[in-house]
Amino acid sequence: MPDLILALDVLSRSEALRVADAAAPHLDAIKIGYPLVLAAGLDIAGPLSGFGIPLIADFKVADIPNTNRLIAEQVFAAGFSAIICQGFCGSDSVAACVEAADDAGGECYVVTEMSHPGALEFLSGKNAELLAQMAVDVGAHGIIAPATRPERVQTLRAIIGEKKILSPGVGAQGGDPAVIAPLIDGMIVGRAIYTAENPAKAARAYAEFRR
Ligand code: O7M
Repeated sequence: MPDLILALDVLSRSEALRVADAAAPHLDAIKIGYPLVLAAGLDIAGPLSGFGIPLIADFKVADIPNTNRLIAEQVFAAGFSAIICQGFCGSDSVAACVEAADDAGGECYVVTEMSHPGALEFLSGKNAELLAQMAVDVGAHGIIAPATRPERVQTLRAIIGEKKILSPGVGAQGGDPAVIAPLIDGMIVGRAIYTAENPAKAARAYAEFRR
């Protein structure tokens, strides 16, 4: 059963710290990305680190290997424990993130199939399966796969074996935590916690699905 990862897509430092403070006792990691970093700056990682929970950088890095490596080095220098990259740029681009993660003692996760309806246009089916196999081949620590499609998570699990699956799409996107929890290693939840009237109570409810 999975860790609980808060997707902290709020738009100010004060709101980020308010939600993180409330939810922290129930969390295993906090994922932040463009919404919060563009609003509050990368140094929001400093105060968020103060909660003693690993930070995951979700920039869905998707560039040439050299640029990916430069981005990943900044992420780990800022105090993150893990980085998320896209796989569709190819194995060399992903390998650059994996190497930077390994150098920093961190982790790299590769997006395979995404959770939203439009993902079915390009990022699904055979392509997602090829991305999952490539993530294994380059030594990534795990993949991102959709809580909105548990049957696809099972297919991708068969490819990646023991590597980790972090899965967004529970709550606001309609994924059922009871169905997806046994299939994954990390459940990523955003709006269902950070827009809740009581984020602590909401986080506690999702934490019920943890190991
Ligand atoms: O629970 P939500 O829908 O409010 O938030 C989900 C979070 O997961 C949000 O930060 C999205 O950007 C992210 N996400 C998806 O929703 N779908 C995906 O396929 C992939 C991600 C993600 O985290 O990729 C790394």
